[in-house]
Amino acid sequence: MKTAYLALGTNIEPREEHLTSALEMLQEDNKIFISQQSSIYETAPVGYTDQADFLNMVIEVETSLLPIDLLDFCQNIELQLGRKKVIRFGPRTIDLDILVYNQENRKTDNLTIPHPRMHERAFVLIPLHEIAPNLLLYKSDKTVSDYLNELSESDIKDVTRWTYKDSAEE
Ligand code: PH2
Ligand code: MG
Ligand code: MG
Repeated sequence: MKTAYLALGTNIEPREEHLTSALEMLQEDNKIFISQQSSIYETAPVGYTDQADFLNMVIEVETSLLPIDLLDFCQNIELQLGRKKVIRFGPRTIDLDILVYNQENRKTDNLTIPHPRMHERAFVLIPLHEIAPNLLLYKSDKTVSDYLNELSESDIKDVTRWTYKDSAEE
């Protein structure tokens, strides 16, 4: 079994349902075991900003799938949950990204691990820090904690713990 970290993101309603469905679909496979799960965060869109806020979270999985098969599995879930790729970085029912796989570094056309932009994204680092603060990234001597400390106040201010209560008040 290998340890991998996956990021989940959604900004099309019902957002929480999309997260729950994706987690269920991952859990149903006997080659994937969810070993840790972060809280859910509501986050302002990064990159393409003219879109709704996201819910983001990160999970740790133990898996016997190879990276490319794990990617395949994740993309299959994205399709089943109705994801349509219209705008790069744009709205999505669910986005499932492999952040880290067994501390391996690899770059192919379809998959680069560790995820090349994760170290600058508060919506990834904050939930990842909850479950793996000491994880080393990019074969460097820097941990998730170190990268999180490098982010500015403005990067982290738009990432807040999400609760049911907030959504009920809307
Ligand atoms: N995903 C993106 C682009 N921008 N912004 C937030 N807040 N959360 C995301 O998951 C996200 C994003 C591309 O995958
Ligand atoms: Mg993706
Ligand atoms: Mg993504």
